[in-house]
Amino acid sequence: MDTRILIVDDDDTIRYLMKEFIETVGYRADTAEDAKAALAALDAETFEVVITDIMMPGMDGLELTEVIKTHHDVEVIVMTGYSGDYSYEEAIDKGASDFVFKPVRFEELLLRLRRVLRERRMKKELRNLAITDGLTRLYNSRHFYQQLELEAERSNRHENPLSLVLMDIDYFKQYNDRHGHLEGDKVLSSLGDAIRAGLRKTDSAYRYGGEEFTVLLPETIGDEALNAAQRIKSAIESKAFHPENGEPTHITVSVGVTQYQEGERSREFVKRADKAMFLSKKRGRNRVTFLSPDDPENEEGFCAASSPIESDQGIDAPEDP
Ligand code: GH3
Ligand code: MG
Ligand code: MG
Repeated sequence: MDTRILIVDDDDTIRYLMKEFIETVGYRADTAEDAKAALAALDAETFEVVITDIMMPGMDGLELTEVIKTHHDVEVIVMTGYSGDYSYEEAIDKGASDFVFKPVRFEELLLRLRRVLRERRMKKELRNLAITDGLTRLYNSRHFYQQLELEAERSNRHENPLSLVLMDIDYFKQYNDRHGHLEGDKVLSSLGDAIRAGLRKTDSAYRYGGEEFTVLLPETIGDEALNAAQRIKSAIESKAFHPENGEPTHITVSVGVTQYQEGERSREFVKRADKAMFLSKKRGRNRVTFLSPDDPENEEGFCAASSPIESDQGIDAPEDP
């Protein structure tokens, strides 16, 4: 994919020369003549780096940097011709990643741009590592709780539906006992693939506990989530595993599905999905159960004893061996 750079300067010649230079070194460059146009471009499209002048009519480059850093995930390099007026510290303080003086020496700018891009990629990789479960490559439970809060908030604000799927592998202890922990790990890893394959772009899947998974489905009503859950359940069921020293085996999951109720605490939301999953276990496993808040089965005091949210909010998936 193209690395996209946005150049913001009120001087037509500088905009033109910089765009040409940035494009000759292999990046894709767009230009904006002021802060307003820059913010419109950032709203409309995705850029990795903004290179902005400081002295501009209207909003200046430092203010623009501050606005950009609060609303967009993009790096900023500021440039100024009046070296005495603004300091490096001021620019960094507003969130800029680097600073160059005008007249800009293109070779210097290129070095700085490459370093900013390298650091950005490293930051992203580190962030991904911190929120990913090593075994299944799904998101980990820490990220689940963060996203859950975000999505619940978003659902309340925009009155969009939000659904949750929670699944637990059936008789997984037996599988481990029979085939060994390592074979069990292979099942977990492969389940991660099966779940991921069944998701839409806006859904996100998590390893919630040892052998428990969740899927958050924004803008999705309960019925649609139920369909998605059925699809994932069937995909898992139809997969054959070939443990060493054993016959080909199939794995099943018990699944709970529920829809978020406006204003409810996210904890209640998860608890209901967990209850639904527990009902699937109780009714014979390898099935999907939908539970709404007014369902008689959702009475107070009923809860799966093993519910991780009851025992420990901060559980984390085990580390990558
Ligand atoms: P149920 O149908 O009631 O869910 O039965 P179960 O055996 O799956 O449930 P139980 O909660 O008794 O056991 C969960 C098992 O999951 C026990 C544990 O060894 C296994 N497990 C949890 N995390 C991991 C893991 O990271 N790797 C492997 N291989 N097994 C794990
Ligand atoms: Mg379990
Ligand atoms: Mg289980």
